[in-house]
Amino acid sequence: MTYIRSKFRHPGLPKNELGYTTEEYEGAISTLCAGCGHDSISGCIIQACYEMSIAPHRIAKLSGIGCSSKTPTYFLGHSHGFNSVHGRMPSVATGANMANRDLVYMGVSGDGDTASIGMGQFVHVIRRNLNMVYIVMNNGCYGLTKGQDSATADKGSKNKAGNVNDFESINLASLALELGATFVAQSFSGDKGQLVPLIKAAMKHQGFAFLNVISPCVTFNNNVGSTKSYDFVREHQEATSTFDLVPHKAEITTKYEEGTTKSVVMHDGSLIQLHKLDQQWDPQNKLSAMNALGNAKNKGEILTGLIYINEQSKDLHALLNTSDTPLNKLTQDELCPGTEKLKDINNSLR
Ligand SMILES: Cc1ncc(C[n+]2csc(CCOP(=O)(O)OP(=O)(O)O)c2C)c(N)n1
Ligand code: SF4
Repeated sequence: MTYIRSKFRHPGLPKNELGYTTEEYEGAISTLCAGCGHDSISGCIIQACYEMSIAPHRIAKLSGIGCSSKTPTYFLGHSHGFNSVHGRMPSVATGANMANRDLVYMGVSGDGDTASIGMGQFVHVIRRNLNMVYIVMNNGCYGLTKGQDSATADKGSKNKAGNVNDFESINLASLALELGATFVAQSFSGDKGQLVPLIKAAMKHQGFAFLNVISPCVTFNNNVGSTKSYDFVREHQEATSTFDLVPHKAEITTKYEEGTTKSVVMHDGSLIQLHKLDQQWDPQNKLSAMNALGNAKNKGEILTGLIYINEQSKDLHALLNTSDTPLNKLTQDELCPGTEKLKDINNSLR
């Protein structure tokens, strides 16, 4: 929705540790349809980055093609950005990350962009455990090209034209788990209270952090019979747990009943504190996460929250043993060790 945004900001707006208000994390005015779930997700990204006091120039946003992939224009206007080709965001993210490991990589995609044309790239970026946040704004249709069913549209779901989808849907969270994703979460664009901490935790995760966010397309897939409409998701959402991300330096003051919380220590010492709704929920148990996703699908429910996390895995830089100094900061001499050294390397490979 295009609208006029006032330049006036209240002088008393709260500031984060860097002295920035949320304005420093906003982008251009959105041109998406009024009520599109994607705009709510953009708002959550802005809020998460503001709350984490990340300097905008330390973030790189990357996307493919689609209404969802347009959203990086509408958040983090002072960050780096690259709007790539349809389904090709993961390879651009991989190249950028390999060249400069110092940035936070925020990838945004759609269910069409990821689950069809970009499927090949998606599965390989997971296998490689690239250190990035990968958000799918999942509306079950190709919004930008006028609402065709996507590969995540549920079997039996009805589109706006009244056609019923006969094909099995691809469950992106289950697929990501199966392929070895080290952080898998699901949420709903209309649940800011859950989505903001999930985005914060995803940014803290050292490795591939996948967030599948159901994000209704109000123009083409918000009708009765659609399983990605606002009404359906509100009625069928089942949360695994609620949680906070406690920064490394913050004092942990809150106390919870024995057995109702679980803490996961992130690589920088921050804590994810889970307040479990289901006492049995353990986000570090991959098998039970897979079962829970399968059970939810059978019951026609959408399981939300932090579904799985593995803080012990090695990301792509660790696997490849790359230098701690980002490649783009190395000098010519460091990058090219000379003929003699090259001979040694070649000899070692014979
Ligand atoms: C190579 C190529 N093929 C097809 C298209 C047409 N196209 C543009 S966006 C899109 C799908 C978008 O759907 P999704 O990723 O779910 O995003 P949404 O618009 O629903 O947010 C398609 C097929 C294209 N731009 N490029
Ligand atoms: S067509 Fe759908 S996905 Fe695209 S902006 Fe409009 S509501 Fe959002």
